[in-house]
Amino acid sequence: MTQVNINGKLFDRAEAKVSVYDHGLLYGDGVFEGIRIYSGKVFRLHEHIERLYESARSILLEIPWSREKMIEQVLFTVEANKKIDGYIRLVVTRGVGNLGLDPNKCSEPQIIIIVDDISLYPQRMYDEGMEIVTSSIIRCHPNSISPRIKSLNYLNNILAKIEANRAGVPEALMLNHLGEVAECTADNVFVVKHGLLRTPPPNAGILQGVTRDTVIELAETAGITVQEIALTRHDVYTADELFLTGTGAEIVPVVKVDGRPIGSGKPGPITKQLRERYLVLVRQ
Ligand code: PXG
Repeated sequence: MTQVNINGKLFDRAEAKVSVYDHGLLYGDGVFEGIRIYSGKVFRLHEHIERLYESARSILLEIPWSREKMIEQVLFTVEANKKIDGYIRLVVTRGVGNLGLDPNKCSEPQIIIIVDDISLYPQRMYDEGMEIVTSSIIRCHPNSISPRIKSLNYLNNILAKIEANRAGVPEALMLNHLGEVAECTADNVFVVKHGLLRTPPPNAGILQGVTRDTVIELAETAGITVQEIALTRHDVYTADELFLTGTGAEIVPVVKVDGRPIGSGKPGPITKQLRERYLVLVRQ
């Protein structure tokens, strides 16, 4: 039975409940993280915790636990669930308030740690590559809710995901307010061109993915030059290779965008090499 940690106490999945007055539910007022467990070890836990606390700080949400206590509680919950390979969803909400926006009316932030299985893309997509489309939904303006905040308000991404679903593809490419390539609904984007690896910079309307940062490190170790640079759809359409990165997706090749084959139309050599290196790293 799945054990869910709420504010430091474990509950059976069926008993793990929050108030309908929680502003996480009423307003999407909160932050979250999605983290993988590989072979019993939590992957890049410190990086995820750091991003969680930065997201919280940006929305003036003071997490009542220290980072050390948060890490302790995450590990405790993984242990309680005896998970060897799985997924951790860490959620911090503004807490229980009244039926008004004012966060000052909220009692205490609620901290939820769920450890469960992760739903993955089918193996076929890793072998053959996936198809995506460009969404008409742009990423939030950085001076609106910054895309760098992993907030509970994911409607922007969900609307783009609906467009992907309607187009019969698993993901949608989202542009920023300048029309530049930002990211997909839950994954960052990389292109390979003439042997160079390019990805949009953190201020291009993206979430700075932990997987993204890991892939940049792996590429640099492999002697591949990485450029964080603004990309347009033209750069995507004319790329030699294209792939997405994310906690769930890991590294997934993309072979068609808006009906255009990318490169050879098959997963490319640099994508494959980085994926192999990534799989070795996570299993270490
Ligand atoms: N962009 C966005 C908007 C994301 O939500 C990423 C990029 C990739 O970041 P990481 O740190 O994972 O490399 C994300 C991550 C889910 C789920 O259940 C979503 C994410 C991660 C894990 C699970 O939908 N999004």
